[in-house]
Amino acid sequence: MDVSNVFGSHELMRFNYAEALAKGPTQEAEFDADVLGAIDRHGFVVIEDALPVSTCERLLQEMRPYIDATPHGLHGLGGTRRVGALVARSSASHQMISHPGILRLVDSILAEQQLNGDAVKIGGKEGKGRKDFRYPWQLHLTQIIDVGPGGGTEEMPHGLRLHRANGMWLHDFQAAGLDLQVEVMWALSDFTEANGATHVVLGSHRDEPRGGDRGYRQPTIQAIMPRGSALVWTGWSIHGAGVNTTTDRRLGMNINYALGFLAQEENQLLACPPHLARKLPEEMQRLIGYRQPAGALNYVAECQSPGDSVLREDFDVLVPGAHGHQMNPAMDGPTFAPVSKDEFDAKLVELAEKKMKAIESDDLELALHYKNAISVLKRSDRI
Ligand SMILES: O=C(O)CCC(=O)C(=O)O
Repeated sequence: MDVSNVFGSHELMRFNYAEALAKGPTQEAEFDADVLGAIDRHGFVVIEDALPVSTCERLLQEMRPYIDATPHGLHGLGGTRRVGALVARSSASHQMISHPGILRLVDSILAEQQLNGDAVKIGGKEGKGRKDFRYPWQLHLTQIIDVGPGGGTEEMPHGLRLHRANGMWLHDFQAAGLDLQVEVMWALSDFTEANGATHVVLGSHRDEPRGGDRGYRQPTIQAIMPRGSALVWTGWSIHGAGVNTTTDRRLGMNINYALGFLAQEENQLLACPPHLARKLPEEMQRLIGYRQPAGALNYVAECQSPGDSVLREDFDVLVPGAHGHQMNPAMDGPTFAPVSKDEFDAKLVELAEKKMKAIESDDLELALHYKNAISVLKRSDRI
């Protein structure tokens, strides 16, 4: 056991993903059960060899210009550089964000609420073991955390003490019996005691009430791990960055996932706007939130899904009828659609003139807007 504290005797357990993968599907299933069991008991788990070191290197290469252009301490988190929008900026990050072993773990914790004491509760029923009783979840934050040398004390390492991530939403969720988010810290450089490996309070996810403060007075241990590893914990687990006493940087990447009906910490739809999201694989589009997680949630304009609106090349929210769906002459009176070909043609001419004027006055954004409007009108089959 690594530590004995007010929450019992605990251990930071470690499992090797590459070895499990090499041994085939049975071993993978065992791996899934092991990591889930470890996080359930101790609040944290380390997955070693989760990805090859070359993927970490590629990611850092892609992100280097953004990291180098960001001052330490922006946002008041002194001593660290925080750099986000990874989905849009780094294709290598997609391998971490959609890592199959981690997504399965997140699914068990968030969709199925499998950790002890939690349950999916929908429509007055508890979902333990019920088919299709699942909560939606999505990507919540992508952030490189570059811990620079110095810049903190043991009590206040980087302007951010030990904390629980679930405190970010206004509501007190302590009594909800619910896991709200799963955090993953990817080691992009080796995490060592000296360079500020994350401090963890093992067992703190089980405090009573869950947001209780006993955990902040308990001993911490540091999650030492080689690069290519991932430290995983739940939003109830107390943790915080360490102080870097070396002359090198400690490079980590936080990738968090949270329930799909809670606001995202890093707004993924703004960090990866539609014109960039259109080029992503569908799985990634859905993971970052271009979808309807449940019922009517997240619809756009005329009750369309993001896929049937902003992700379409020719969609422009300011164009009437941008949804591109056919009118029903029996029900949709002439007020709602051009009634004649002449009217339709006149509209096209008007838009073309406006586009030309915008080009002449060098307003290329406005010109693009009219270009899109014209293409939507041409495509629409409404007369
Ligand atoms: O960088 C770390 O080790 C943890 C940082 C962290 O938890 C945070 O800043 O939210």
